[in-house]
Amino acid sequence: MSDIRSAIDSVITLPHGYSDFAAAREHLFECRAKSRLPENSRTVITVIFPYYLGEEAYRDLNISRYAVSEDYHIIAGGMLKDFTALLREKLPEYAFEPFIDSSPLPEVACAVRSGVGVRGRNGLLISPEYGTYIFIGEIVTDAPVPVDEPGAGVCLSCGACEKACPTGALKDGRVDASRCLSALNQKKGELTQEEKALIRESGCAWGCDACQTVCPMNKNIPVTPVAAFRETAVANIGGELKLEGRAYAWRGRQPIERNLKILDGRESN
Ligand code: B12
Repeated sequence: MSDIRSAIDSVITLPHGYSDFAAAREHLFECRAKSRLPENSRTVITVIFPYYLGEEAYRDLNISRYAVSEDYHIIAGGMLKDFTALLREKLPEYAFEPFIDSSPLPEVACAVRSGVGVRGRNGLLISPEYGTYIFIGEIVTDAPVPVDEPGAGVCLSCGACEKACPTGALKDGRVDASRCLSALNQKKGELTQEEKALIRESGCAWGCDACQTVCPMNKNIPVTPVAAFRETAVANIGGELKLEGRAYAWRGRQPIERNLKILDGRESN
């Protein structure tokens, strides 16, 4: 079993950890990707993809930090697929399936159980090395692999994220998804005056970083080792709006264009 683990470790070049699929089984989300889970899944390999670009890169930012680089479903999803292809080649007797975001697994909970971090009061995974600016992906396998101890690192429980949240969506380490600004600015259609004011005040046309920029665990973290995140960064999306390959594309043109208008005052009422 530890031979299998060493073989996997030699393929996955980013921080990762192992947890038991059985523990996650009764907490799976109903989604299309669920049908891809290997029969007799035994192990969840959680991989983290740090995306922090350094404060200088965010100077003229008008979208959330997670959306600055090319869409992580493409960059991190592509890396996960590459790891999976190598694993299938190296260990052909086992099944391996990659998932990211649109995954049947509650990813933060699985990541905590895989020992790669803890859940902060902002609801996000905090890696001891990379803070909260990380994406989470996983490869599920029927291979038996020794699992890791849950949790690594710490949330100081300082409450800075709760205080900084512009909509009061955070309480006791839980996110009220119906109030989170990141959910609000994805909404299609007309917004209320109050909703428009929240977007205007945030200065952010897509997503929200209020609960992360104040987090002490995000101080002095290293810039991402993933070159593709660094090389594709566009922090201010003024001018002609290009959607292709960007995290704000999946909801179509309307919400992001509306939000940009709200920010630059073209839609004031
Ligand atoms: C829907 C969603 C959102 C929604 C709702 C968020 C929410 N927390 O409810 C909205 C649009 C608001 C959102 C916002 C953001 N999101 Co989001 N989101 C998701 C998504 C797709 C599902 C999360 C979800 O619905 N969880 C349901 C809740 C209730 O899960 P839970 O709290 O863990 O509780 C469950 C488990 O604990 C489980 N459980 C209970 N007991 C046990 C025991 C075991 C053993 C296990 C395994 C499970 C388990 O049961 C509970 C109920 O289902 C995930 C990807 C994924 N597949 O997980 C990304 C994800 C959480 N989001 C991510 C990101 C980056 C963001 C933003 C930072 C983007 C931004 N900058 O705007 C914000 C952050 C907001 C915040 N503070 O959380 C990242 C988080 C990375 C990290 N560092 O943690 C994820 C993991 C995507 C990814 N692949 O990287 N998101």
